[in-house]
Amino acid sequence: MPSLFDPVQAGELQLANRIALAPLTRNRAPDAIPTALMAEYYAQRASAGLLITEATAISHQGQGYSDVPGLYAPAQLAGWKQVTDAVHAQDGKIVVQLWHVGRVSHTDLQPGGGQPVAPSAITANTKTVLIRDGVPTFVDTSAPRALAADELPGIVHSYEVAARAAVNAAGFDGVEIHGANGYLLDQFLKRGSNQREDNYGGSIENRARLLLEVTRAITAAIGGGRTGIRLSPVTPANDAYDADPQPLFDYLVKQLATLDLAYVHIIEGATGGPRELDDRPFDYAALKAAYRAAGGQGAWMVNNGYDKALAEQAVAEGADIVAFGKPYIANPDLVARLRHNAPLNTPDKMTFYGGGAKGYTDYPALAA
Ligand code: 8OZ
Repeated sequence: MPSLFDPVQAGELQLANRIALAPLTRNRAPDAIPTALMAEYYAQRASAGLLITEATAISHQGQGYSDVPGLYAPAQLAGWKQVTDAVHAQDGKIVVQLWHVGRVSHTDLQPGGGQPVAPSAITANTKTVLIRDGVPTFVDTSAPRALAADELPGIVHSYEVAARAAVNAAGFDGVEIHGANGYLLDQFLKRGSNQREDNYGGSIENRARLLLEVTRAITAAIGGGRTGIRLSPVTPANDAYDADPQPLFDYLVKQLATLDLAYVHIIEGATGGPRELDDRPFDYAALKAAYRAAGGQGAWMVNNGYDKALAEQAVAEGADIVAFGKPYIANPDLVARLRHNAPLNTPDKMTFYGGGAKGYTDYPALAA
């Protein structure tokens, strides 16, 4: 029976253990350019089997928050290269999470102050974070416009270009497609945000089309073995909603099974909140079984509210990797602390989004 601390293979990624740093938005990249402080932060956490970066915009249109990083300009790629170099110097593995926010944005952040884009012109009942005078401020998202069908190939292309740049220029070991949490790809998947009447709306096959086109383009460009994907079947984050998620996600993972992905990463329940939602039941074991039955061989990564005991139970029940979010904010040496049953530092919510080193790189590791 493997333990959390045993190595595991995820596609082409050889991981030293089964603990991952979950993607965590930290809003510390002014002008969307990764900094030396970010390199220090990721390098501090390099003993994780896999580091997944914070969500990173594939294009200016994909931006939805102040001071989140991008992957579409030379200075951004150079900024990320110092991050990946610092992680590799510590023998870590790091993938970048590829992000298009869709409707979860604000005109202040869009090219030319334009409207955010979405499957349908339905405003999300959610907030974004703008940093105003150095202070993170929650504001309503702006009304989006519906994407025209002839704009979608350009978005698929942006993902592909970002994935190539991630591995060829920025030095990443791979990418994770952000298909979760009510952002663009999840907006297409779910009926609450997708009321299109073309090939990208209506049936499950149609709603899954954009996500699968993006995934195929990326795997063709950099290889499935360096590509992971994150999904959140029932999260209410960012106003995501579908009345019937089980057949939708069962279909999706069956299709993904044919693409030889490195891993499939599932957020169980409400992102950062309860693992079970009374009004949104979901069978995660059936989802995994559907993926395996369709020949999917990627690592199965689970996330949301895990502690050591729950993580060990998940691995015993067949999960390959467990991603930790909030515990990793406050515990750069989380792997060692879990291994030795050491106490955990408590994360400070006030410094999650925006700011500098405080609450970012100043959490202590255990004494050597
Ligand atoms: C928290 C704040 C801003 C963005 C996600 C990228 O939920 C995010 C995010 C989380 O996936």
